[in-house]
Amino acid sequence: MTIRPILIHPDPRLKKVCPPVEAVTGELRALADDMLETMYDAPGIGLAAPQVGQLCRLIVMDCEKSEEAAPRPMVLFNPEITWTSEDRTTYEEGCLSIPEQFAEVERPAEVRVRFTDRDGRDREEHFDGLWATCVQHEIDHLNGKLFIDYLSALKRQMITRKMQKVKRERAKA
Ligand code: K1U
Ligand code: ZN
Repeated sequence: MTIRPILIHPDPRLKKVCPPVEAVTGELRALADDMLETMYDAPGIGLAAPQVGQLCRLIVMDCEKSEEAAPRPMVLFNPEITWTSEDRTTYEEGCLSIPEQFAEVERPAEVRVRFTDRDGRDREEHFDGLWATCVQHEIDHLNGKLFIDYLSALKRQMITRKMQKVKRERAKA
């Protein structure tokens, strides 16, 4: 397994709508495994394929909070939200493609998601709490949407300028 570099906003690949995966091949399973390793290393609770420069509908997540609990890695190909609760919740979100920036985003508190798992089986799962927030954040990535797109144009512009500076400094180092 390989830790892959994570793209930093602004990057045109983070703005693309990703095409669906046609079949779960060995190559895509290897990409999912690399993404999980990259996510745990970051560390993060989710990661979407475009964040590692791969334009396909694949996300990984592990929102298990308790240190004592066993890890709960999830691999979701072609995730689709089939139901959202009327209840909404606000969470201070971060993003591995927008390091060290956080902002409150309001989303449905619970969702149902249909997807194909790592073994190629079609499944549907109900998510709540942090899992629900995270799966919506990751599906947004597959549609070229970042959490800063929920903020005012002014806040988005301020964060984008900070990230341009971070990228310039990283390029020099
Ligand atoms: O998609 C990403 O960029 C990953 C992102 C997912 C996410 C975070 C918060 C709300 C919704 C989605 C992250 O994982 S940012 C890092 C983070 O939240 C975290 C890191 C270590 C421990 C706990 C959380
Ligand atoms: Zn993100």
